Amino acid sequence: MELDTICAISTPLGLGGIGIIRISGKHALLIGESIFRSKKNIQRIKPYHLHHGYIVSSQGEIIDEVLVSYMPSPGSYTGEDVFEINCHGGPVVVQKILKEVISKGARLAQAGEFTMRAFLNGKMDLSQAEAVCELISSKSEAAMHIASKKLHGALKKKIDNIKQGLEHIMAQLLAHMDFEEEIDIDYLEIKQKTSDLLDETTRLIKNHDHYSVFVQGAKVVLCGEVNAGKSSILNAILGRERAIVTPVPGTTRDYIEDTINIHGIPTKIIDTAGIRTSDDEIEIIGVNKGRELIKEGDIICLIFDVSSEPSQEVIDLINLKPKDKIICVANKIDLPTHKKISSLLKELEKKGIDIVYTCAKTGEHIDRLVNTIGHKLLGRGIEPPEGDIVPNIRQAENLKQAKQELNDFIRSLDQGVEIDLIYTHLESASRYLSEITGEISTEDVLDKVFSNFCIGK
Ligand SMILES: Nc1nc2c(ncn2[C@@H]2O[C@H](COP(=O)(O)OP(=O)(O)OP(=O)(O)O)[C@@H](O)[C@H]2O)c(=O)[nH]1
Ligand SMILES: [Mg+2]
Repeated sequence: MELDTICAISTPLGLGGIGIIRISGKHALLIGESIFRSKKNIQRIKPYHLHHGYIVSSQGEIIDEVLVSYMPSPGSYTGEDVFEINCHGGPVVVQKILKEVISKGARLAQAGEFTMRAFLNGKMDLSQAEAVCELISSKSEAAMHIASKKLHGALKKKIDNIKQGLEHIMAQLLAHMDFEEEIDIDYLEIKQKTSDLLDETTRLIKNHDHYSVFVQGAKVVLCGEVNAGKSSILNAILGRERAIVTPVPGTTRDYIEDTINIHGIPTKIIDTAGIRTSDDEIEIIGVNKGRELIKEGDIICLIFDVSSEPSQEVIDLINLKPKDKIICVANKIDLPTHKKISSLLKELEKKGIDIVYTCAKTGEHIDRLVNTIGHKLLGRGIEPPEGDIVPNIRQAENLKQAKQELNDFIRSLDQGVEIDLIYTHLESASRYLSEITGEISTEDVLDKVFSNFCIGK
């Protein structure tokens, strides 16, 4: 099937130093040459060279002074003929050049279409293609390392190794099924080899569970009594006046969020409206939204003003989350502690809930709160991965299915089920692994993967 020629702006829209328009496909050079006038009057554009000149409209008007390059198939990003135009980065200029390219017969690319073509042309496997998107959208250095490792093919290599191991076992089993009389199989050896592959699969799944927080980021919700100091704590964590703080209870009515980096994890801190019964329509919506956010949050910080009596409504919020997801913050420690708060804190401590004592007004112990959040997100002692392979959600899902098949195979082997009947577990495991690298892929999977991309990549 011959694909049409596609084009897109590959740099972010807006004011910038340069803008890049990329054209890929059979007619890329023809289209590029038709709108380019070389300064030196060269006849043909030389591959892998930068040429200085102008983009000229069909009416002969010079649109911009540019540098262009041509990368013929297969030595280009997409594996097709690629023509790139570097122009001045204003949005009007790049859009005008793009229009000119389209008028010459190119079609506007869809999200991820350049990378999809690179994948279809065998320039990269599916896990590398996904890594391109992960690299572009990485919000922390750790996320960048994780993506870059996969971009260089580390996951593909690992998956190929496991698959090779599986194929080896399958070959042994096939030989036995075909020539039962002559070729015996060593059940213990087969079991051992399968267990080893199972362990490798499990390790990759664990890496996903432990480390994908570096990629996806985390949500921390600040909630509690009105006037407890939630907004002051948000400001103290961020180190700037993000939220309005006043002595009036009910100051925050809508939620406010901002992202900071905690121990390498992009963490969204969300300040919510204080929990109380109210007649104010806006405040009621805010309080309900707060409750929803508590459910979504990876961690909630339940904030109390130590100087005043805690309400049952706020204490009950503890039941909305498992206790390892809760940090109790006892704020305003510069003021005398209310009796009921003392006994409440003792009770919570007994339940094993982490308690941090802070004074948001002066910023005292806010660092402890941030550290406690970091430890909770990572588990004590877990460092950001260096050089570890961290599968994304789709990849982890496939690994889990492969793991299930391997487990089923080992169990059936132990039970003495006939080889003919359990061989299919290994076939299925291998198929799930092939879907990770895209060796086997459906249009659905590809659509899902590439729709997450930005246009122009
Ligand atoms: N003494 C003392 N006052 C504090 C402390 N933290 C916050 N406050 C004060 O408590 C009042 C309420 O603070 P906010 O941060 O607005 O509290 P909030 O929980 O966001 O309040 P609402 O948005 O109304 O629910 C303000 O006057 C703050 O200056 C603290 O540690 N010590
Ligand atoms: Mg507030």
